[in-house]
Amino acid sequence: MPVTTIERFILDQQRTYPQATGVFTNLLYDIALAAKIIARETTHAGLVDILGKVGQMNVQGEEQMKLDVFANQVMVRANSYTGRLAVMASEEMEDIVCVPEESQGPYVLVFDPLDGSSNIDVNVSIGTIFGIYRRVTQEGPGEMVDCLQPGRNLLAAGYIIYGSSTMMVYSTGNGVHGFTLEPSLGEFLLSHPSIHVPDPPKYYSANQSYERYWSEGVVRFTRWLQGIDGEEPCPTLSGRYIGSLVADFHRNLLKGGIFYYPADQRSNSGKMRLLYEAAPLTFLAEQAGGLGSDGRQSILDIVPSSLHQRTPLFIGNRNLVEKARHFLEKYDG
Ligand code: AHM
Ligand code: MG
Repeated sequence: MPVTTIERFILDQQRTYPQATGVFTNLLYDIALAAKIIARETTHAGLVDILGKVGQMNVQGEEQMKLDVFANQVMVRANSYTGRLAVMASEEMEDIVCVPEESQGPYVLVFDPLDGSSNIDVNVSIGTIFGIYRRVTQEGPGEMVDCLQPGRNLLAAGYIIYGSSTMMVYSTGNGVHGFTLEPSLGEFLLSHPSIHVPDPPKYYSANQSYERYWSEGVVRFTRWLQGIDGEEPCPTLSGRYIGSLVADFHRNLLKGGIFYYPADQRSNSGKMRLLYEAAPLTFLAEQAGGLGSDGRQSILDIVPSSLHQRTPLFIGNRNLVEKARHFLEKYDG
């Protein structure tokens, strides 16, 4: 089988759109490059203390900074002066990230630069999540309204997982494709073409220590997933929860399953961020034959009213997400 680099793959996809200008293609390259820089740094994470003791500095001669701050800086710098973006929004930054006037372009990039960063210290997989929209304002610097778009408007979305290997998984609305970084070549190579969530599913992923805060619908749904109570047919899934969204989502995408972080008594809106986490991953889930829901409606139909808005999230195999909706409607009203 011939080896396909991510560059070749993106270019081949671009050729299927005769009207494409190449700007979008280059934006995906920029993200892939930022991913490689972040991957290089995450693989050194465990060495920071040791190297710090011998006075190790990073390449700019600055002291080592926290990895999530570093990842954010890499994403912002890699995308600020390219002429491809109107504006950005990052989970790490309170306000929109303006792009200099002379570098304005037609697209909008939203991202979580390093999700699950509390897992870095214990060498657990973490990830970057991104989504790309077309700007809605006609001219001038991009604005808040360009960022506050529903997931339905996404042109592309993806994530990079920094795990036992680094992978970039993305979709431009034409299936979901996964690429694995070959570190000695510095190239992402096509390793998982046309990913489709397998059926029957294997896993359910939720932080069950919060069960005491959950609604009856969520508890009953969980019992159904476990095969111990409720309606037939029960799927009898195995539990897997890493506590790192990209890693949990990635495993369920490849093995089949559902991840959920519901609303609970502590927070009526759950924990996940609509713009940087729930919407891009739901775009991918749908492209792979699955679904993402807040328990009532598709995540992609929610119009964000603020940048850092949170949402309950049920995401994974279609029948499991639909069943979650059913249990919530039946028991929670
Ligand atoms: P973060 O954006 O602050 O890194 O938090 C998001 C993370 C997700 O990766 C993960 O799914 C979730 O928080 C875990 O939360 P909890 O510890 O409450 O189960
Ligand atoms: Mg996050």
